Amino acid sequence: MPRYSGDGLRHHPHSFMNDSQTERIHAALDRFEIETPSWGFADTGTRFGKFLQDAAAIDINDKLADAGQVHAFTGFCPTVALHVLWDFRPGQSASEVVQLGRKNGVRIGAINPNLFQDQIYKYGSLCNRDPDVRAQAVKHLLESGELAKQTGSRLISIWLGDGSNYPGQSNIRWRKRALAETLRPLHESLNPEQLILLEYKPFEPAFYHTDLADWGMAYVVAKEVGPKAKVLVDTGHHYLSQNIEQIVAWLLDTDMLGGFHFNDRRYADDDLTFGSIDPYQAFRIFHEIHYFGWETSRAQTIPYMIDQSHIDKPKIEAMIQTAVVAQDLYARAAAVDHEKLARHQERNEQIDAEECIRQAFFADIRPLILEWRKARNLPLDPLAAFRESGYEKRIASERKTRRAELGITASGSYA
Ligand code: PSV
Ligand code: MN
Repeated sequence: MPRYSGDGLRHHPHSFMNDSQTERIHAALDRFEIETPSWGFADTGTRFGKFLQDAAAIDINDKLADAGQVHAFTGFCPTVALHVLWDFRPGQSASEVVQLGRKNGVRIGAINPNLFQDQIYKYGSLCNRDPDVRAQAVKHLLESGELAKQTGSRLISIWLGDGSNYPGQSNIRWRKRALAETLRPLHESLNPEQLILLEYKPFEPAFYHTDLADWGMAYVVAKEVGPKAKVLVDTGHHYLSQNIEQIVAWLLDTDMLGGFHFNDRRYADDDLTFGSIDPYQAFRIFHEIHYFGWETSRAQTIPYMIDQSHIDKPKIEAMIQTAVVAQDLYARAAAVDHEKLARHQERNEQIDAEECIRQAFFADIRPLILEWRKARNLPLDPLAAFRESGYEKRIASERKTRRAELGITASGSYA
């Protein structure tokens, strides 16, 4: 029977959990952080159009303020990823942005160069056959690396829109070679703590071939570029039935896992809320990470980032919901009894091995999460507390007026 204590917390007997599992969940909760993306607070849409939300962030001020809210109510989202062209006004100083973050209780996280939006990139950026375009793209990467240094960011997170739309259009091998060559200058300019994260994606915006289409291609190019280049796994960037946790396991084992972009999908790169469609998939990814940590005793410093587009969902609430789900799944995966699992695996005891995983997935770890929040003076229900704060209502009215003054109307573009 669950017991209720005077402080309103529910103490559960954690029926199947032993002390070491409970300890591991505590440690996982203490360790877990997840980065929010600035663009997840702004109006986005699909290629068919964009619906404006009164409360959506208009500029970097708003984005950092909203990210600050997510961190204040959850306690584990201290950094914000920025997209260079979407966030920095031309000539805006990095220190001003750092200050803005500080004012709102957040730090600057990954810096995302933008190599996909300018007209010059119609036929690619780093893989463009025109040397002037490649030079422009390299220059943008170097400027982004500099921005990362100035904002104290360790990560330059690169996603390429490069690819082609029709068979025969491009020399795929030539383009592959161009990648290593154009990424090296950035690599050489990094300081020892910084990393390049290479994000792969099999399609979109190009629909015949993408230059970094899968983890293997990103791995090969990262190796060619140098030791400060790693692979970034965006959970939405795989074919539907692909075993993502196996990719994660291989990247861990080869020391090439650079970080994650988390989101969920039903069909393609849908950018839906992480864990909303297939929480077991997310859990299995976290399980591989914990299992690796147990086996190797290597410290876990994997950058976890959210990359979602809350087209018609209230954005700050969606971000809180996502973070809370990610924390829950991460902690839950820490409940797997690794010793037991390893023993069952060695003996090919399938049912028992699988039960180790399933029991953790279905365990009720909420009491432990509530304890963790209580110990940190965080609201026991971050979403409810955020709603009660009235923040969204306030910003909705202020931003609606400002949007009108600025003449911002819905456009046909994605972001
Ligand atoms: C591309 O689909 C992507 O996943 C990249 O990470 C971009 O930076 C991001 O989406 C933009 O929303
Ligand atoms: Mn992404």
